Amino acid sequence: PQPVFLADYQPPPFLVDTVALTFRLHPGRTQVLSEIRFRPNPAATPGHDLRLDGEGLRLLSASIDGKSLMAQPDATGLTIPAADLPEDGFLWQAEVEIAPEGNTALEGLYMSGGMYCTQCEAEGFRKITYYPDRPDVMARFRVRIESDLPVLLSNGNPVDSGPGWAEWDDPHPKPAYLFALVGGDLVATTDSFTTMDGRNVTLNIWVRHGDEGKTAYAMDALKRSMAWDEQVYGRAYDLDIFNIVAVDDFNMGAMENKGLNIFNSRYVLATPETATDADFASIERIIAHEYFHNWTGNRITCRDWFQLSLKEGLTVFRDQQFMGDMRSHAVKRIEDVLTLRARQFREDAGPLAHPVRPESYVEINNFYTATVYEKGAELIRMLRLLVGEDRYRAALDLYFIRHDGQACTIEDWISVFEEAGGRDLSQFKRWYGQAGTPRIDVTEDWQDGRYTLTLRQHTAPTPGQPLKEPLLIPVALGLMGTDGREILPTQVLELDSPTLRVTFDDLPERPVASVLRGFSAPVILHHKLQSDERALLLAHDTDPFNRFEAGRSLARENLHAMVLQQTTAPDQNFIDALRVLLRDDTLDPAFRALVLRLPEQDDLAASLHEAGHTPDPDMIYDMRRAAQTAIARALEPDLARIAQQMETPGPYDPAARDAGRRALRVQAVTILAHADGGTAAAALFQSAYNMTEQMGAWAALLAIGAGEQEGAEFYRHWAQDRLVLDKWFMAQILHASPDHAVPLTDELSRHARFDWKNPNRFRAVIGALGANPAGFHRSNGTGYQLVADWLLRLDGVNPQAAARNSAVFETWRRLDTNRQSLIRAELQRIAGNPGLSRDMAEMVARMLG
Ligand code: B3K
Ligand code: ZN
Repeated sequence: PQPVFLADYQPPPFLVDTVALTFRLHPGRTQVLSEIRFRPNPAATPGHDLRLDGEGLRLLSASIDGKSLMAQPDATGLTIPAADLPEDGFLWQAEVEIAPEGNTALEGLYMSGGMYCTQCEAEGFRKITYYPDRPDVMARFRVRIESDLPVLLSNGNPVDSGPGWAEWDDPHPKPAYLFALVGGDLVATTDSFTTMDGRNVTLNIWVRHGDEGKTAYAMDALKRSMAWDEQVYGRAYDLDIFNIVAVDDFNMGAMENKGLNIFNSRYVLATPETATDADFASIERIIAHEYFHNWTGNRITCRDWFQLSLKEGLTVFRDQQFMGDMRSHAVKRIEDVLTLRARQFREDAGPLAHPVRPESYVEINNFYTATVYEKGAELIRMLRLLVGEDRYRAALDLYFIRHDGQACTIEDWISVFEEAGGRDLSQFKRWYGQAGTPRIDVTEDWQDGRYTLTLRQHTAPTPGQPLKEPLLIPVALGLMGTDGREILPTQVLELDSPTLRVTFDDLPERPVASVLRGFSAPVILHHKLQSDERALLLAHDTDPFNRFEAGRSLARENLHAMVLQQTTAPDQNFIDALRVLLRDDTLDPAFRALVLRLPEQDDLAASLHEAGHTPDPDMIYDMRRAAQTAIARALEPDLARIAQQMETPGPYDPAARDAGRRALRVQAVTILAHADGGTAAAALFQSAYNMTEQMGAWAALLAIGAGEQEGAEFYRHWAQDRLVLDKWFMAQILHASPDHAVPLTDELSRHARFDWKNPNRFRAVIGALGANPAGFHRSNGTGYQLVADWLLRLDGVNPQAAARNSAVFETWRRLDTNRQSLIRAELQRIAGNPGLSRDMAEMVARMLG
């Protein structure tokens, strides 16, 4: 298939004013009747043929202005010659038939557990009916659904309903990707919200019977999101009803369809007994994210899919702000940076690297990536830092006023910042077009009371981009005295050329620089410090992120040294620093839990590679364990005390305070297991009254090769809860020892409950192996083989999910030659498969490079 290029964008030749759809729902033969009012686009050249997208549709009839015509569909749509089109607009009518029950790709109209639902972003609407399926065609939709099912939903406001039918009208023009329909035997949790402009909105969360006791937290998160968007961005909801529906089979987290959000049930359903604190936090974040899309995505959408970060980067940034306000800004920032490094830096460092605004794609679903989402959010964070908070808000106000109801570009976005921010941002804009993570090297000089800092930026080549230009990088800097007092409060340097030198005169002593405070830019910082300087920052930096970062750098340096010199213990001063931190009860437990957590195996592999070494997955696994054992032995009494002290009396409260205490408790028990043989973890498993501690304790046992009995107990108790069962599958594989992970995955993939067509379950089993580096990277290649086999199998039924899971191979080029050739062989085997999906073909081609 041919790639699509950003540079080839042309405005749509025809616009759509109104769409009326009638659905006669039937598992194997759903009829879709469409009436679409077209008119020529004044902004396009006249005289075009009418091209409508359509895939997998059976066309029953079609007409223009009532005159039936003989359209000849091809594999991707149909064309009506210009000569057959009235000049000033016309009514297109068509009747098509589709089969939702056979739709395993979960795109378009499909069935999940007996209910009908849709997923149209990015290009799924063309699997429902013929349409110009592109985001810059925005129209008013009216929908009639005919079915015996009790609950029939679509976008907008309900108009009328009767036995066997319901009608919906959406007054807000929208692109087809925001269309949604649901039909099923569902039950709602209902609440209401009054907007700041006095609109009374009905809120419903629809779930399957039996799940209605698990929606309270999602509803609470929704109401807080609605209030927050009014307070912080001045944005109110704009319909009389807001529906959320939970479905079990869903390719992503959730979807922001106008007025009818559809969610993967794992991001809606929660009780203290079945969901962890992390699950509660994900629900809060994703409910907020989809709700915030109502303004950033729906009211203002994207001109074309290259602009995807316009809505996704911005909406992620908004959900990050929201979560910071709801919980702790310091902790949230650390968690966001950990995710960014684990997912986006990883992407940027390998063959799948692409800019926040890509320039071409074969399958757009392959570009819903950490780069578009998380790096996109970082760019907005930098913009806010560069123009300041007040001007940021002014820029957003201007954006909402100027572009409401439009399909926009990154240029439109940058313009409001240039106008409201009062500065030229053409250099900053390079961030959107240039892939790769910039590296900043910091060197220092101290002479006669003059302190000089030199910053150098460099971005390594990425696929298709051999040469990189200097970026505008905001670097937040502070200086600390050796007594732990701050000498210079945070100021933002603008690194806009390859090198920047700053000097500070008349300092009483050589300071310790705290660079990149708050992680002010998505870069890799190289700043050599002595370990006592790191310890000073860990103990005293006024910036909580850099406090964390100092601890993390110490940990990373220690683990690197252990791996490279094959010593089996970290330095005493690292352990001492951890002890000080552990004993500091003034520190937020959530923060202490984060510092206590050693860098993940994948983080170590990436940083070793970045430092010029070939990471050895087995050695990394062994040394990380050795470090944990050393820490456990040295800090045993402190860890045991923490495990006691951080008990939360209950009843369970998902809010940040108790969640932080549980995080520290579980972290303490996890490390302790390396010294006490799992005694504390086993006790916690038995006494836990919530899933966070039960799961955390079981994982701690699994990680030391124990937990078999607990696993059996867990299964007996939870086998009927599909979301908890995912955890049961996942935890075992994730924490399996290197030589056990592959055979265990193989065994569990034969388990009666391994429903591999369900994306959550596939991820919990096959995805979990990929997330266990030492297990996945067995040097005999059995892990690669097993995953490749499953990817091929899944590709036949759900290309989007298969392609997404294939990114497990993206780090292959940093490995040793043996592993590289094993992976190359698997990628080639996949690539050579006849009938491979476009999604998968593009992914493997990019990875093979
Ligand atoms: N916009 C959707 C993602 C759609 C994915 C299409 N493959 C969810 C979100 O980002 O909020
Ligand atoms: Zn989104």
